[in-house]
Amino acid sequence: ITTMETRGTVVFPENFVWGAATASYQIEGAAKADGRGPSIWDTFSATPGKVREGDTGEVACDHYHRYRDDVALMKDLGLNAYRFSVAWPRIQPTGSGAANQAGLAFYDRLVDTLLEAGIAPYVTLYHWDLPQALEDLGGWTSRDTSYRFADYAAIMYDRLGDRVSHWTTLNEPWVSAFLGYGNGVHAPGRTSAHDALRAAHHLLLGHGLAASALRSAGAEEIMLVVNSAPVLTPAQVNDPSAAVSEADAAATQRAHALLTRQFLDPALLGRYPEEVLEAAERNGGTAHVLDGDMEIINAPIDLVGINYYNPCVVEDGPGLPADAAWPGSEGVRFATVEAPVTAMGWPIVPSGLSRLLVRLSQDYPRVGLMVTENGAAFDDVVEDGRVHDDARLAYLEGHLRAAHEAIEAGADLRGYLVWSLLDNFEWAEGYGRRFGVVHVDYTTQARTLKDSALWYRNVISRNGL
Ligand code: GBH
Repeated sequence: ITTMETRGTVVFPENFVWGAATASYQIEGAAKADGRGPSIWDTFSATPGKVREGDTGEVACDHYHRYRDDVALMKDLGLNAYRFSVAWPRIQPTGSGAANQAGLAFYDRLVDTLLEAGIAPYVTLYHWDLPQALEDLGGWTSRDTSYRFADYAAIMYDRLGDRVSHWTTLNEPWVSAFLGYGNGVHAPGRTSAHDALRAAHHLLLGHGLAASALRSAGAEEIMLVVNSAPVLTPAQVNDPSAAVSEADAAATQRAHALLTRQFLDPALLGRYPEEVLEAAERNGGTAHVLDGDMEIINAPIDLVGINYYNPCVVEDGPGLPADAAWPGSEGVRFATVEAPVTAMGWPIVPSGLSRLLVRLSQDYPRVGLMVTENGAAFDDVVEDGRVHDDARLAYLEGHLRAAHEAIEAGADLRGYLVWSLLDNFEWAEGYGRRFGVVHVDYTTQARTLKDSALWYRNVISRNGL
């Protein structure tokens, strides 16, 4: 793919799924309601210096109490699908044992309200809010956590399986492992390459165990969601056919193995890439990988969800040590690029999405793909009841055109979910970064549809642009 369509009509395949995504800790608030236990994000955000402005998810968008209004907004936008996550500590306040009925009842009501509105629920079981009690026992560095996760998955299926067809085990295990245990920018804030690699393995093991539990209970569709990106050299960002030296190609290959193949090769092919095994050898070994684990992790799944925001840009960096979030990245330089950026400072490169989708559909031909997150933060303001977020609208339009190009090039892309429905708690960045197509006033909890939401409604109704 060398050219990007920039205008003209594009129509998506019949039955293409259009929706929006959120995550429990980022929107629910009600952190102590109805028996919810503390999660690692409650602990982390209460620790001075970890989250910008000391923000926490204590109140967030108060979605726990306002879910009916929020579903009405989704219906107004014409969404076919809503991807949300379940807060594990609402279901098992200490991460194991009997289910908390009040916690289950909330997701029960939410699912029923969605179904009444004609919106398909896409349930994610883990979007980073691990029960703190499990972290106290080692968190994802402990093998037991994988088994606790599978128990919890079975509880959720048991309660919602009669109405929910679309199940996701994990959201972005790379982030959980390498930002949570590697560079410590996310909860639980630990900083050890060995712990991060062990966490990555136990997340995968939990995924495999949960996928099998869901499958044997009768789940219709099972998905693993990864944060992925094409790995490009700086020159390739603006010129896909730019020449790449052998040393730069080696750097891109290594970063691709650490970011994407580290999770998708085990889950879909039943093995780790060489680069990951090398990373483990250099960081305390592979004793945590037991006989039989790879078969468990390789449990059949139906879809891979891709969260794409920007490309990963690297070049050869002779002699450089590994980045704390990237064990095994010795000799790789993470580069900056010439491109406009969002409020997160992330470069805007829509063509990266088509490259990524085409490559993944070639590398993993037996599984369908879905864009489960794509979106951008900008400094939005409400003026006379409107939010003129032209930059977000352009970002979304560019990425939808890129997604369509990928379909034309043969990628088996089933749907697109915008991140996010609502402005929300943006993890270490707190409330200062707004990703929603719906604006949230955190003083009044007023919701205002941004121009991008009005535009997206139109895209959905036309199944294209
Ligand atoms: C997603 O994470 C989350 O699923 C969602 O909850 C979140 O709100 C949303 O995106 C917006 O952030 O090159 O080492 O600096 C996105 C995670 C963030 C992962 C940027 C890769 C760069 C890693 N991505 N990150 S590094």
